[in-house]
Amino acid sequence: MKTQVRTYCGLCHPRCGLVFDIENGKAVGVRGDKDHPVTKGLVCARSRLMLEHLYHPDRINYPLKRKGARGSGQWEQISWEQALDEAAEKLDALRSRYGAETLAFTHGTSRTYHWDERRFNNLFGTPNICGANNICMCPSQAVEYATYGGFTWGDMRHAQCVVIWGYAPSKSNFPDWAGLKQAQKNGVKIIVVDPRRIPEADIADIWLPIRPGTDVALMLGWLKIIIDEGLYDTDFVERWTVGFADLKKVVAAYTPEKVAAITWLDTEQIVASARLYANTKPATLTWGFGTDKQGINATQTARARAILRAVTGNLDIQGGEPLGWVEPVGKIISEAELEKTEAISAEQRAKQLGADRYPFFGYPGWERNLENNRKLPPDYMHPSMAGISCIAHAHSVFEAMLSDKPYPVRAAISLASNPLLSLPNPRRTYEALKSLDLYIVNEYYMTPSAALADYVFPSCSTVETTQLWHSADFCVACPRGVEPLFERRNSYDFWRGLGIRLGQEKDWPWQTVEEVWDHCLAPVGLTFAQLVEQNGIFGKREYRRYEQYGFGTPSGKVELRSRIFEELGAEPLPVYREMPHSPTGSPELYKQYPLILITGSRFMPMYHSEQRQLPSARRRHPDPIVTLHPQTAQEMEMVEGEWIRIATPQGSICMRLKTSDRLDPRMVDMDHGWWFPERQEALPELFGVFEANANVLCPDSPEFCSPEIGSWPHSALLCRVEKIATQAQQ
Ligand SMILES: Nc1nc2c(c(=O)[nH]1)N[C@H]1C(S)=C(S)[C@@H](COP(=O)(O)OP(=O)(O)OC[C@H]3O[C@@H](n4cnc5c(=O)[nH]c(N)nc54)[C@H](O)[C@@H]3O)O[C@H]1N2
Ligand SMILES: Nc1nc2c(c(=O)[nH]1)N[C@H]1C(S)=C(S)[C@@H](COP(=O)(O)OP(=O)(O)OC[C@H]3O[C@@H](n4cnc5c(=O)[nH]c(N)nc54)[C@H](O)[C@@H]3O)O[C@H]1N2
Ligand code: SF4
Ligand SMILES: [Mo]
Repeated sequence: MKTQVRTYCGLCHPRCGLVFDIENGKAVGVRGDKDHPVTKGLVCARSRLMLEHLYHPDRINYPLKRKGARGSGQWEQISWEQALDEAAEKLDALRSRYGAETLAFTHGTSRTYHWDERRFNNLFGTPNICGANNICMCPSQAVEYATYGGFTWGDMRHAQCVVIWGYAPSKSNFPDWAGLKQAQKNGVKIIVVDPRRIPEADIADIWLPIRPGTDVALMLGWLKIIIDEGLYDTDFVERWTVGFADLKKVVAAYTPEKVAAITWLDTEQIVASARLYANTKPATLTWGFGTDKQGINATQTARARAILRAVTGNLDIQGGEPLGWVEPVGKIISEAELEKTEAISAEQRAKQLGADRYPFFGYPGWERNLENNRKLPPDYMHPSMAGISCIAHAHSVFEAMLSDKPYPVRAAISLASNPLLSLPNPRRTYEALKSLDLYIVNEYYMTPSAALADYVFPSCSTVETTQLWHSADFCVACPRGVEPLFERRNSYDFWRGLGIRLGQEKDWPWQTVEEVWDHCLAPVGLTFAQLVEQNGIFGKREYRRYEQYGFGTPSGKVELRSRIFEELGAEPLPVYREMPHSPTGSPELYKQYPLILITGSRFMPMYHSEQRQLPSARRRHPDPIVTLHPQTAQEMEMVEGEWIRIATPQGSICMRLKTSDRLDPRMVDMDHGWWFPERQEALPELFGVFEANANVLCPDSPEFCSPEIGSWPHSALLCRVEKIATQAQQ
């Protein structure tokens, strides 16, 4: 007999509602949950992979301990008790010898709870959590806190104008893509800023095919037009901002002609798009990873975007850029409160690697943001100041593993993160991880990173555990679909298990993660089970709350000129910098590497380095793909389907060629996250991790990173393409 169970997906960020058909205790069918209060039955193609993933024969089902040399692919199955005991004992010994900062943690992106990992690391005493947060969304969050004291995700549902800037939700965020298509049907104006003619550009009123890495120049150009033509919200600017006169000065040089020369756009497009954005109210200008992944310009692009939202009067209005949490969602105990940020001492904070070079994204910047934020009522703003924008710089962490400078980093834990695939310079990451005394990985599958570990712990899938999921406007319960299979456990059990063996007993009072959810919901008088029954909590949003509270910044106003940036030695007003490797930044190098490379444009059904072992996913996207314009391919005598080599000054890899007139002939676009689970695990093969890994081509040394946050580039690099056959003949 079949029964139905409500559960949730979690194979990417949104946590869409699912329904399982269960037969003899096994999930045999999966579909969208029509009764889910947010996603209402809509799911993307990836969700259909859930059962294949849940029952996959390659899943890690028991704790594994390394036998033989590191990376030799030989493992012994041991019990959770033994694995936790041994891991904790070794961590304790390393802490005694070198100090807690000797442990690094590499984080992933919204697959697990995150607060539990930060709670453990704070209690352990290490400030060295590192990973993609330097480049993914968190820089925007930190910058927006410094600029207007909160982070905003645009209200596309009520906007009259939507600017999709470096964002491709058709491949990366299924609910937003559905929302954008609906907006277009409703007659909403759409502007797309993207070097590629993505499906969003096909439904746009204006598409700006920008040269990668130059977005901040376009934003400064928009600001100049908006200021010169008086299209800004004069009342808001006068009453609620500081630094307008300075802003006016810095944008003065960015005439449409100058911006056109920098960006490859034409002046009419630049002027028309600035006017359309400023004249159509309300408007929302999206966050996009295309602007976060451009290295030296990433931080100032986020600043300029925040400033555009503010001066056009779109902050905290319906259909614009809402700020703050709503009642009663803001009362629920949040991630930030579960993290125990106060547990780590000032002395340990001061040891955070990379924070000397990038203080804004380390404790100094985070503490300043927090201090200003605390001026606002807690239900409104406190819950969002989690530690995600306070991390060590991965470059410094891996260098410390290799050099013992400024101190030895001898241990690392990776959970829901595959650093060899996600971070730049994977050969250095490999050498660094290989050199450790202790490397612990918590995973679904044996990945290239996990293959280098001493202990691998088996993780349960989202559908085997529960989650409390909230945005600023709602909170929903994510219920378990099936009991955990084999000995898979959720991340909470892992961290708690380690924590209680390392003197943290009193700080992990809840035996299960469901008890934590009950604790979080207590202020709104609910338990997790009741929230499941009630089908979510939804708040009612009020707007322009700054009129009552001000903004959570040093001046209480929107800081067009940022005092926090200034205090930390960063440019307080947005600036444009030419990429160090670019047609005009390095003309000599450009002769050898005459194409502009962007990497990691999202594609379905894969999510970063995942799904490569799922037959249905590989049938749909069997090989790593590099895309060239047909004209460029023809000039190089390359044909669709052949394997070609792509090289930057950093390294070279091979991928299969696809041609498309949706990108500029001067550009190259490539997949990221590629490794080959079907290949040998044992070294030297390591699942072919260096062969088609886009990050072999990406640098992370300081000259390529944004000086404010240390954001490294995954886009806007110089490269060349070569025929593999020609090379072999040489
Ligand atoms: N299918 C799939 N979906 C995902 C993910 C995944 O791996 N796979 N990952 C998730 C994660 S963690 C994230 S952060 C989001 C990211 O989601 P998106 O923000 O949509 O990120 P991307 O697809 O990397 O880049 C968006 C667009 O930026 C453009 N771009 C590249 N360089 C530049 C530039 O210099 N300027 C401008 N204006 N545009 C540029 C690319 O052409 C691309 O169309 O996706 C999430 N969703
Ligand atoms: N070249 C290039 N590199 C990029 C990007 C790009 O656009 N171009 N994008 C960057 C961005 S935005 C991001 S966010 C990062 C993402 O970087 P990561 O978050 O490190 O992503 P993955 O490489 O997919 O590694 C995630 C691992 O976690 C495992 N996993 C998934 N769910 C769970 C779980 O519930 N529990 C446990 N224990 N493990 C789980 C998966 O099997 C996988 O091996 O990559 C970045 N790297
Ligand atoms: S993979 Fe698809 S269904 Fe699953 S959470 Fe992401 S968007 Fe939703
Ligand atoms: Mo990301």
